[in-house]
Amino acid sequence: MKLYHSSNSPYARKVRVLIIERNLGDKVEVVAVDTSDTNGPLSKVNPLGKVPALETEDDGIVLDSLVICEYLDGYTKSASSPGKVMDIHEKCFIAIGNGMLDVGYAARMESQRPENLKWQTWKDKLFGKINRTLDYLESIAHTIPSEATIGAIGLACALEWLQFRHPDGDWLSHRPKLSKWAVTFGQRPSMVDTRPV
Ligand SMILES: N[C@@H](CCC(=O)N[C@@H](CS)C(=O)NCC(=O)O)C(=O)O
Repeated sequence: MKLYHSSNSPYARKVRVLIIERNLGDKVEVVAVDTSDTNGPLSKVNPLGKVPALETEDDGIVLDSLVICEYLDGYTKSASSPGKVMDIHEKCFIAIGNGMLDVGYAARMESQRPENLKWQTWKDKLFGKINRTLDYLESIAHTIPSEATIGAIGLACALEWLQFRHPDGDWLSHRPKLSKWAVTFGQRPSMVDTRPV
């Protein structure tokens, strides 16, 4: 299989962390691509031009980080041991991690507009969503999985990406429980190996 990614993409990082956590390194070749190259290899596998995208062993295509994570997680389970059904709690962590990335990514696009097209009110609104989500996560920090579930991986990648791309936001210093969880999870070799520089 081939995973198309770009090194600073938090969506792609989730998949790269999962590949390490599930020992799939010898099954998935990780290929760096330029998402702005509309004629490059990515355009052949993902018409949306987004990373991550996965080419499967039978030349199929699996798109979107959430779908790819589920696909690869299933790949590690044999037919005789199908694994447990994902519970609603885990699904909510997946949704909240991805939701924060979507909002944070929109805020990043907003900051990259030419000066005269920037809309600060909109960016503040997006940051408000992130801050309220972080408050919520702080209040339920004791329920965040410590093991590398898809939801926990997504959340950890989202929290690190926020600090990486929006360093002006004071995201974790006044949220000690969430901060402790993120620091501990961030020490996993899979997180260290995939950390953007
Ligand atoms: N919902 C998608 C979002 C992927 C996404 O937005 N990736 C960004 C990189 S962080 C991208 O490829 N942007 C390039 C573009 O949209 O042209 C997922 O979860 O995989």
